[in-house]
Amino acid sequence: MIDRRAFITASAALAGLRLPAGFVDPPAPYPPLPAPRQLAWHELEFYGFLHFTLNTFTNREWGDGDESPSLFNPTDFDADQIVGAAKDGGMQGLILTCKHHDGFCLWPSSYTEHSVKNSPFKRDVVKEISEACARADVKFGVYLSPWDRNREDYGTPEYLVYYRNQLRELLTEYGPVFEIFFDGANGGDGYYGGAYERREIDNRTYYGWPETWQMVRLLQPNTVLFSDAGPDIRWVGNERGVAGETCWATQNSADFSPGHADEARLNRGDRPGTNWVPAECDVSIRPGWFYHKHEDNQVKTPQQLVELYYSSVGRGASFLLNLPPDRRGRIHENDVEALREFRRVIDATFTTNLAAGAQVNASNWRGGRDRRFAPANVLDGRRDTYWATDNGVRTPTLTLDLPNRATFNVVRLREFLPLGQRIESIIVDMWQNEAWAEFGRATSIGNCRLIRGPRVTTSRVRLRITQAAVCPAISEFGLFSEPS
Ligand code: FUL
Ligand code: CA
Repeated sequence: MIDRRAFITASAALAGLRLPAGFVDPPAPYPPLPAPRQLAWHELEFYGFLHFTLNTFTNREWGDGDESPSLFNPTDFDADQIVGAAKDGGMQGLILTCKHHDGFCLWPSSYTEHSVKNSPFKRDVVKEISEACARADVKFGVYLSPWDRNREDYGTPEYLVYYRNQLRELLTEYGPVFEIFFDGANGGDGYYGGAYERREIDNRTYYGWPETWQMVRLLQPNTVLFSDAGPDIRWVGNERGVAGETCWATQNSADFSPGHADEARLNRGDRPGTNWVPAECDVSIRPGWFYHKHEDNQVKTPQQLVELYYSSVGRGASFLLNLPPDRRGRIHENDVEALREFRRVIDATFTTNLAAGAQVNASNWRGGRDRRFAPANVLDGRRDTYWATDNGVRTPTLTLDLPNRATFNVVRLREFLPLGQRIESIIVDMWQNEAWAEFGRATSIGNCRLIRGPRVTTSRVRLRITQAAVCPAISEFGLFSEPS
């Protein structure tokens, strides 16, 4: 076998070129690796859900499928107000329940009469929301419930033709779709075109998911697909917005199928895993997913939302927060306010990296002095630059000598994801009373790890990687302070 580095050096010498001193290959990737569509999704971190349908008008969470479309009649629908509330809260995308379990469609599908076209409202809600998203530069996503309590043919192969036809409408008529949320719920009984019976399906085989996923790939290759089994992102195993304290971005996908979930394993992920399938934490800003007037005073507080941010984004997952439009067709004032204040706290925390300007020293720096792997890359605010060590060095140390003493209570770490999830545990220390003292520790890092501790003041901070499968590649090590 040819030594690649020697070969490159030799051919460069023959060509009369001089390579920069310390030229060295990047670390070998540690599979499984994220696809480009997943990398783009990782950067979103926080986005919203909109649960809106006939349930909003019947005051229910699950409709039976026999509700009359005439009940759907928002009095003051305003897509820009809805999207604006999400955007003000810092959301990067919005996923709309285009069809929930009751089968009612928020767009005038040509495959059913059970839609907005037979409501007094008449307008195409999917179109209005997707266009408002485009205006606000918020990504648009789709929830299309596989379980359909309205359809007579639910449970037969014909229904799958219907389901895919609907998905095709949504993927071809409403612009780019960043995510499709394939829900796993099936409660059995329903209207089913008048049958009023219980219908059991085998959720491992009935829906023919590989074929549906393939169709989406052809129509919109950048859409990420969510379910209990991925293939792109997985359910986190609860609806409380809490990822595992250890939460791997990898999963052994063959063990799962949509609607067939091992909640503890989904919460934590599998390591080593066969597939890159990071977790998404879906949770509602209110007790229910749909708007109920009696929950107007049960909106989560800004502080509760901040906690959810730390237990989702802070553990390498994403935060999918539901905002239910009310009967006017707007986001209620209480929700808007809580979300705005949440955003203020997050911005106040993360706008200033208190490690900026620090001198960064590492116990090992790949290739000696190859700047592409320099320790200072952890401080440049970019995800595409990183510090990496030599192949044999898995437990290096990195020290920040701060220009001034800084007071912080949050540490943020990110791995360089194109090379896979490499690190298994770390400890962060601070310099106090002429010695190192532990600030906090963590296991999985992945896209983002937030370590929150007591507020401390120090002039030096140290990161010790205590376990890694291969040499680490870290794109960020930052220090932040929550407003008091
Ligand atoms: C669940 C559904 O049954 C709820 O109504 C809601 O849509 C939630 C996000 O997923 O499975
Ligand atoms: Ca960087």
